[in-house]
Amino acid sequence: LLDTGMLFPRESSSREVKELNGLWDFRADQSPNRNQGFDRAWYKSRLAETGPVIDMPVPASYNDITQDPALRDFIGWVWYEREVVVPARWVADGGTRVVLRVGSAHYYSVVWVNGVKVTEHDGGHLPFEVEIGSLIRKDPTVPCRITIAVNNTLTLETLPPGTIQHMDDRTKYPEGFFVQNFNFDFFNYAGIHRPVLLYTTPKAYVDDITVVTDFLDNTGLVKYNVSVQGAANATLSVTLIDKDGRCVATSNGPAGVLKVVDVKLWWPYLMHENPGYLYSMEVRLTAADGKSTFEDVYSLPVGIRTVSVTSTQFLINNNFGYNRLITDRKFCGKSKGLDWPLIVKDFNLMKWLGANSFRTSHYPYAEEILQMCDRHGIVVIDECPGVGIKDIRSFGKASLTHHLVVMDELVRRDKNHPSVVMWSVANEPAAEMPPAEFYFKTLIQHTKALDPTRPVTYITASNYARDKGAPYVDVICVNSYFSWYHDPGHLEVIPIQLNTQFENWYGKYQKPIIQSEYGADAVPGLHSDPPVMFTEEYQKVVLQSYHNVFDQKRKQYVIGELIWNFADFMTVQGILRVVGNKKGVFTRQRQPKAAAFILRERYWRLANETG
Ligand code: BDP
Repeated sequence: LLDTGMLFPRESSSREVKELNGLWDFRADQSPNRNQGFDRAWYKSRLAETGPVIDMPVPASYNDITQDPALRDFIGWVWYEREVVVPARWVADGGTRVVLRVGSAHYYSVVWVNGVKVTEHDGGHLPFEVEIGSLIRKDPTVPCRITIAVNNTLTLETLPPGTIQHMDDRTKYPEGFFVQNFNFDFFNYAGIHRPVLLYTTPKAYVDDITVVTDFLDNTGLVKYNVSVQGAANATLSVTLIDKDGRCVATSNGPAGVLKVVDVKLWWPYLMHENPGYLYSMEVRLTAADGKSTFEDVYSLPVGIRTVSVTSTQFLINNNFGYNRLITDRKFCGKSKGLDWPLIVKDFNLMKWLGANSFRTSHYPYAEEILQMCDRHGIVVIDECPGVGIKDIRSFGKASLTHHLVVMDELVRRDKNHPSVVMWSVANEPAAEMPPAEFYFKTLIQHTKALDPTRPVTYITASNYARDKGAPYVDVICVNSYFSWYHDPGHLEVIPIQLNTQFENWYGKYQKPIIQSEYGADAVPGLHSDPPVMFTEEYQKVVLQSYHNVFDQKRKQYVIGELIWNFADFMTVQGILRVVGNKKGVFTRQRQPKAAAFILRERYWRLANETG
């Protein structure tokens, strides 16, 4: 298990944050084995001294930044570097920790500070950090040089997995030609995707906080646990403050229960007139080491709510009702880099639709997005990057071990978000293969041990009778593409096949079901009546036909519908895709296709039905 916390860096009276976003020096290692940077120790001096560099924005994917197809499709190590002037007060008193944090970099990262390796991280979607105080020069005029090498190569042991295929036939391929294969369709965007920053804490500090919430009648209960580093006997005081700044509960010590009279619960959007209500839990640490006294303050947003599952329902605050307004937000814009204008636009579009939920297909989204979900009452199925586990070799021991660590990191990062109501450990794995049973049993049990409060699932496209992991999930999530990948062009099969799908799964497992993907590609502006594939009309009819069946089943055990997809997104090139996946109800530029109006009408109607 991981032995340190990963609290989101927040400023407070004891903590400072310095963002290192902006332009970094950048170079892709184009050498045949992609290893020149390590062989020639590019981290030892300024990157510009060992070769040409270009400007690269951080956070962003590097792929679409230049006009060079070699960089767009690059596989291997790329190098980032920038210098930062560290405030003198951070190093002057010796009582401050300085931490370098990377929100995420895809996929494998190695980090140096002033030429000294400080950390590496395996995994492309979760944060990592390292204390660097001892490497910062005391002379404030000497800037601190940060070098980050990032490798996007996917192997059988990465998550998602992939393989590298070398093409040695010189009559067909140039010298050194190879391709990266994988079993997912979104473009394998790479680079430093989320903010890089320095933050400080005192030497004795709040390292982690875990909250679990509940309520009894109108009393809210916040069970908390705080872990401390750097002090043997620290004193902790905990205060819960409401939105109006009133203190509503207090406690002392590293663990306890805060009781909130007349609690305001956290509710999803459109389930309550006051969705996304957050308290602020202020943790104050005081410690002394003989010479000096340390005080650390950290404020965590807390939403008080419960989540539970029955054989037919998914309940939030014991209330059945969130289940019909689900959609799915997929990264888009130019790339995968954190992009505030796009995030806010997407939340506005979700609200315009009347949607109140999404799944983080197919990897964890930025913490900043989950914070928005907490505040706006958007319900999240938090999915790890376990997409495309199709090759029997990626069910092996090394892959499983890594997958367990990724779940550790994901739960550690996201456990306190009220918006996160369920964990998804994978998307469309080859769950009918024999090793899938042990793999998913282990993975799901592990996730439940990490967090006993949330249901766990994975998204299946396997046959209900042969899916080996389904016995272990709490909610069945099924993807299906009737009249698209199966029986293309035959819209009339949808009612029969979808009904059969639901009846088979429910009949076998008696668990609530979410339709976690359904849809059709529509090239915006293509029209045809009667509808044909790839037109806006066809997409509309596919959605409507699915909705007719949902409406029969949703009062029974179908608890959610997630269209595929919120917006068009870029994919690898291939004969199935016309400049990307066009199953969005919005274009990549966030303009609505005809299907978006179908959803808007439906979601608002369903919202008003429950009142
Ligand atoms: C599903 C995948 C999703 C794809 C979708 C599609 O889960 O990632 O984008 O198919 O092909 O199987 O549109």
